[in-house]
Amino acid sequence: MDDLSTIRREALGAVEQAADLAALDAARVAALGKKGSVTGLMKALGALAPAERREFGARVNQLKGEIETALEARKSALSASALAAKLANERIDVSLPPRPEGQGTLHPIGQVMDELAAIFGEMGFSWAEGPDIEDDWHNFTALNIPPDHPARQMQDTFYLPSRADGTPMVLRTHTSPVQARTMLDEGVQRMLADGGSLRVIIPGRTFRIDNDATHTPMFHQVEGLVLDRTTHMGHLKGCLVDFCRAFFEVDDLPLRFRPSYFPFTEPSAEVDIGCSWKDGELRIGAGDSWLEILGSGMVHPNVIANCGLDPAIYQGFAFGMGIDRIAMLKYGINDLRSFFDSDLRWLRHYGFSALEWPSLTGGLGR
Ligand code: 2NL
Repeated sequence: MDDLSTIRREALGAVEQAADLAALDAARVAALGKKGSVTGLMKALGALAPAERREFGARVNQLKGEIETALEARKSALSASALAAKLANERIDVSLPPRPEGQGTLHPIGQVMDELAAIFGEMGFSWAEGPDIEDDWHNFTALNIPPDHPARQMQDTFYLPSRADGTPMVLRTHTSPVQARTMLDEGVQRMLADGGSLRVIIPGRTFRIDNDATHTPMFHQVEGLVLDRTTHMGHLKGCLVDFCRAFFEVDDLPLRFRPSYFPFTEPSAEVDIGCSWKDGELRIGAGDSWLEILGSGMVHPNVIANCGLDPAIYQGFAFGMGIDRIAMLKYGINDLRSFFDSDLRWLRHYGFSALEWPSLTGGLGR
């Protein structure tokens, strides 16, 4: 049968020349499909005499196998070149530098908070936060602020709708309620009972009804608390001297402690740092003027008792200051309200790199 060699040549030729998988499939159908040339030979076998059928059948089977092998080989060759083409086409140059993107900056308040963490962290303080919305007990009563105290007045405090049980709620007017919550904490009380010392700073947002050139209704405070059986006023003084010198980066910065009054401390002291004015410019350091920057005192026994601790056993000091104010002093920002204008040009000027973490060894500020 000459037919066989012609069919063989045509079928293998079509496989060899198939330019893509679709053409290859067409070649397969033309040879091995229902109406394919090789299938036609198979069908013709039935009409042959047995001896001839055996001999010719073997040859047709061999041809079928040959075509299948060729199809397989061509298929892998086509897939390999398709993959190579795809890889060449979709090549990405990972060495290309990225397009420059605008880099954000840290707000001076965030920067100063990071600096506070670095300085007080070095002194062994931990960091605590609490809710902006407080109940009247944590914000006032626990802190020995009597019911008729002016600080409670509607004119100063943002009162919120009371809880279902009638508890008056407020936007916290200072961060002190978080100090009360810390002293009330069971784990902290157990640590103190075991002879440990509580040292914590509490930074955060605070709120008072006040809005003029030097007051905004939302501002930031940081308070600190040290409590154990032996901490005394000498520790208060040393801690605040060290803090102010580290923060303002003036090694011989003089401090002045003035007697004062807060309901939650007794005795109480306000703290001034030395400064001088030249041509309307403020310079922080030994000079002929003083700037008030923080309030402090020994925690009032009533506050210790209100927070579930025995004031005959525990004593310590606390302090508080305005973060916005110390940020303005340190970085020469003269308008408090500019802090909250969200002006990008202002942020580009006064902002800090988010990648430079302040530390006492690596440098605190700019
Ligand atoms: C200021 C003064 C101060 C405190 C805050 C405090 C908290 C507790 C107990 C005792 Cl729970 N004291 N805090 C003490 C003295 C001063 O802040 O001028 N802040 C801007």
